[in-house]
Amino acid sequence: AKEPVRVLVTGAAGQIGYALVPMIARGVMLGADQPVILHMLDIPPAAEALNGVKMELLDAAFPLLKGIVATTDVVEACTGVSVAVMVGGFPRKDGMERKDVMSKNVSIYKSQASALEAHAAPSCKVLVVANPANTNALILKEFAPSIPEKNITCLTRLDHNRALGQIAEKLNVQVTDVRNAIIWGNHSSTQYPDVNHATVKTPSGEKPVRELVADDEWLNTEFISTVQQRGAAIIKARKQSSALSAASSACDHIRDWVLGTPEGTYVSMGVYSDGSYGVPAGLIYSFPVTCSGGEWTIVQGLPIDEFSRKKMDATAQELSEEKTLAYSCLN
Ligand code: NAX
Repeated sequence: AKEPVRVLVTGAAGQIGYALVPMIARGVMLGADQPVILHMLDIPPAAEALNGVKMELLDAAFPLLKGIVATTDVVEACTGVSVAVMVGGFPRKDGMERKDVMSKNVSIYKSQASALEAHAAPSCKVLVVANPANTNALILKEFAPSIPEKNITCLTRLDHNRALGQIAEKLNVQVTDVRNAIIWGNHSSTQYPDVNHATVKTPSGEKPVRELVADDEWLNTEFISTVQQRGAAIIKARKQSSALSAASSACDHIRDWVLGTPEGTYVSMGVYSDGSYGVPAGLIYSFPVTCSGGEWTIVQGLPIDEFSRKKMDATAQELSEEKTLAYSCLN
C-alpha cells in the first residue's frame, strides 16, 4: 500500500474548504489508491466550525483518510505537507479599498510562505486559490525563496473548465470531447479565455471549435464575457461565491500536475512567467501547460493573433499593477 500524503487546506472552515476536503478524502485529487492525511488550517474565530468539519470527516468514514490535523497553528498545519492548497484569505468587503484588501492578503501570504518554507516537505506543490490568487501566489513565492518557483501556482482551472462548459453547451456535445481552451493572465475579469486552439472530438475526427461554432461574433464577445463574469453570476444567483466548482477544479489542477495531462491535451495554470509569449517575466500568469512527471511545461509555439495579443497584454498590465500595489504594502 502507498504511504499517505499530507495535504494542507487553508481556510478549511470556509465554503470552498467544506466542498474540497471530502473530495480530497475520496481520492478525487490524488487518485483512488492514494491514502491522505488532511491538514486543515483556519483562524481562531473559525476554530469551532473547523472542529465541526473534522467531526464530519470522521463521520464519513473515508477509507483513504488516514489522519486529520485541524488547527489554527500555521506551523503545525504546514509540517510535512507535500501538497498545499491555499484557500484562506481576507475577502473584500463592501466599501473596502483595493489596497486595504491587498495589504491584508500580503501579510497573510508572507507569513504562510515562511511557515511552508520552514516546515513543508521540500518538494511541496502549492496551489493558491484565495484572491487575488495570482498576486497572493507571487507574494508566497517571494517569501519562500527555497521553494522552487515551479512549485508555486495559482488556480485558473475553474475559468478553464467554465470555458469548456460554455463550448459544450453551445455545441450540445459532451464536455469531455472539448479540449485545449486557454485562460491567459489574471484570475479576474481581465482574464482572456481563448478558444483559437481548442478542438472538439467528433465522429469524423478532431475539429476546431471556431469551425464548429461558426459564430465568431459570439466567440469574440459573449463567450468571453460569460467566462470572465461567471464568478459574479454565481454570486448573484447563489448569494455566495462558487464553491463546488472551485473545489472540483482545484482537484483537477493538482491531479493533472501530479499525475500528468493526457497526451495532446493542455490545461490552464497560473505559473511563474519565464517571458513566454511576450508576457513579462516575474508575474504569476495563467498559461496553457502540459504536465508530466510532476512538472508543468508551458505549451510553446501557438500562433497569437492581434485580437489575442491585445487581451493578453491587458491582463498582464493588470497583474503588473497588482504586483506594484502588493509591493507597496510590504512595509
Ligand atoms: P470563505 O470566506 O467561505 O472561507 C475562507 C476561509 O478562510 C474562512 O474560513 C476564513 O476564516 C479563512 N481564513 C481567513 N484568513 C485566514 C488565514 N490567515 N489563515 C487561514 N485561514 C484563513 O471563502 P470561500 O468562498 O471559501 O473562498 C475562499 C477564497 O477563494 C476567496 O479568496 C475567494 O475569492 C477565492 N476564490 C477563488 C477562485 C479561483 O478560481 N481562484 C474561485 C472561487 C473563489 O471565489
